[in-house]
Amino acid sequence: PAAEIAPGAVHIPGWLDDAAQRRLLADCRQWAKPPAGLRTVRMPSGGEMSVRSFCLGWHWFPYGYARTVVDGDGSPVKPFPGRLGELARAAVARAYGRQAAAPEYDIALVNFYAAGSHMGLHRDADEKSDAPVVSLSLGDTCVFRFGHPGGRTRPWTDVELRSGDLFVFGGPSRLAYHGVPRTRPGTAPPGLGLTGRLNITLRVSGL
Ligand code: MD5
Ligand code: FE
Repeated sequence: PAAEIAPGAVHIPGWLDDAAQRRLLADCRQWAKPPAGLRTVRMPSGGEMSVRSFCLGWHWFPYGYARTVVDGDGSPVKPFPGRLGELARAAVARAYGRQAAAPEYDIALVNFYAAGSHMGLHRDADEKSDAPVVSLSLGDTCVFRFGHPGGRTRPWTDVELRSGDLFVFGGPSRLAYHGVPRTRPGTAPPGLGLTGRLNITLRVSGL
């Protein structure tokens, strides 16, 4: 059953069936290949993120978007597939109802969490659009921490995200602090063939 975790933040467990999960994973394995493939992001502070990432449509770097991998191999970013745009619109319709406005999605940001990877509390504020972010999870279960727009402080809500889950972050939740304190290694569906966790976010650049 769908759950509204906060205004505009809607969790729909098991939205992608087994076949849809397998197809999305197979596509991600192609997109993750070089050039402009899976890479480690280095922060301005010098630290490296523990997740590895790739992008489609626009390349995210700390902190902005470009058409080439400006802080990596310099390659042009791969195109954003129309199929992912359709998936994003379907996700927004599922979360908010069919009449919800669905602008043109043009970014996929994909994070791979090997065992031990995590993501600290942060806000996604580099898009010039207030369109909802669509999040799809594959593989290992994680603990997703959902906070508020005011800072990295309590209160927050911890939610388990499992393979196939959809989460849509719109309205007042679009700029909430959030993160992934841990994954649960070994919890991926046995039939999927993924060791670790993949999170696919679909976004509107507004650029
Ligand atoms: C993840 N990824 O599970 C999460 C899922 C990221 C990231 O956080 O930036 O790649 S997306 C969660 C998200 C996106 C936009 C807004 C909010 C949550 N929110 O307001 O809580 O790897
Ligand atoms: Fe985020």
